[in-house]
Amino acid sequence: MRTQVGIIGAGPAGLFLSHLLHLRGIDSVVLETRTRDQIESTIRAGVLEQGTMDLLTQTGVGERMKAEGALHHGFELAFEGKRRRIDLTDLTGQAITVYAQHEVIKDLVAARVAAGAELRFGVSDTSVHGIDTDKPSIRYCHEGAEHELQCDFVIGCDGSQGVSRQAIPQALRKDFERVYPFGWFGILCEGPPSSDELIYARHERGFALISTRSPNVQRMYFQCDPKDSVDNWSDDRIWAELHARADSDEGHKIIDGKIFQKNIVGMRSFVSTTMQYGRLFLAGDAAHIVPPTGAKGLNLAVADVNVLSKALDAFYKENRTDLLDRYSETALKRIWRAEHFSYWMTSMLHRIEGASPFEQQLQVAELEYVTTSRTAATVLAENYVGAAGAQMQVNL
Ligand code: RFL
Ligand code: PHB
Repeated sequence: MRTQVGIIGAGPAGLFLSHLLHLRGIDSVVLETRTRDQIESTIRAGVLEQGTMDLLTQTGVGERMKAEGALHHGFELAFEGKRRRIDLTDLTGQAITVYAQHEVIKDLVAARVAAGAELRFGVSDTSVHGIDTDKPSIRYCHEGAEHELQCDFVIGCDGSQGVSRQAIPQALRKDFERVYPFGWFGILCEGPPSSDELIYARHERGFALISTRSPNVQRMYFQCDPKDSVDNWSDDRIWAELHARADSDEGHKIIDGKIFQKNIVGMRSFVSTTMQYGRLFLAGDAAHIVPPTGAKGLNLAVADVNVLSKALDAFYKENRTDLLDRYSETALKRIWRAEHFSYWMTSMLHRIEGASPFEQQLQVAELEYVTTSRTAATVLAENYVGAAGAQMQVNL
């Protein structure tokens, strides 16, 4: 089989890239290890930046997001028993939408299938070849047979555990990493929202986040030991912990409900440079990871492939390679902005084991500052909605 662009991975990066390329008249094939059912039901992110919302809408895959997602104009920071609002729209003129990642995936798969795209689910033994030539290929197994996909470019959108990053020679790669000594315990529960907007809470017992999925399903997280097991946490214990961390002294109480999903995720910051080697390009989690506190991962994946699709378009339509050559440099500006923001939010809101009382007071001082100074609040807001990252890339 032959195509112009071979894409490994059907996460947000791979599917959205395939969709963008299709709109530009460029053919692609997407290879994915998991089944369609699996990718359409894995619970992950929830927050879409203004730029992501706009891109999905402009490219014709934003209809259900608009109808079923929740448009939020602000969020709350909870600390020292109080809640203080960050008015995103007043501070930046922009907003965010809370819409589950697997719903974005469903919309993208539906659009690709409707356009007759070649999406191969359930592949195994993916490997990348010839990326230092102009005839690269991807080998894989599908339904018991070995296949080779020949293409002009290979795009690694295969997430943090994929194979494509390893295809870049170690000597050319520089990896940057920070592993946090805590994780997030996530739940989905039945019931009404506890609040009109998301609540990010700093408490002596640890961080908590109150998010939502729909009028009847809520998403909540609390900081935990990444090595803990969900089996150690009864529903009663979970609710006691969430109440202790997220209820306020001003009369706000979160609303309990029947818990139907529990999981624990570790937290990591990671950037791999370079994001290109020969005819191989990396996008999304394959090249970088952020802790979820800043809600940036999915948005960065979308931003990467937006840059890449323009560069590939310039190659096919104008025979230009300069945008492809600059892809890594261009994408990394936004990525490092998001890395810093996610690290900053994480450090300000989480309980750091061994932190001195002085260091704990610094966290509170910072929260007081971002909730009282318009200048400081604007820094937070423009990063959260993604405007700061967009400014990093104005020279596209
Ligand atoms: P994905 O989504 O991991 O997709 C990669 C796909 O590649 C497939 N694959 C392979 N296919 C073929 N051959 C191989 N060898 C392959 N190896 C892997 C995988 O099966 C998979 O389908 O990466 P992508 O597309 O780069 O997208 C990244 C996002 O998924 C990720 O950054 C976000 O989920 C992060 N994230 C959040 N991001 C946000 O923007 N806003 C949020 O609110 C937010 N909350 C979160 C999050 C991530 C979380 N977890 C679970 C880490 C909350 C949590 C709890
Ligand atoms: C979510 O709703 O899953 C969510 C929201 C905000 C975050 C991370 C995750 O920062």
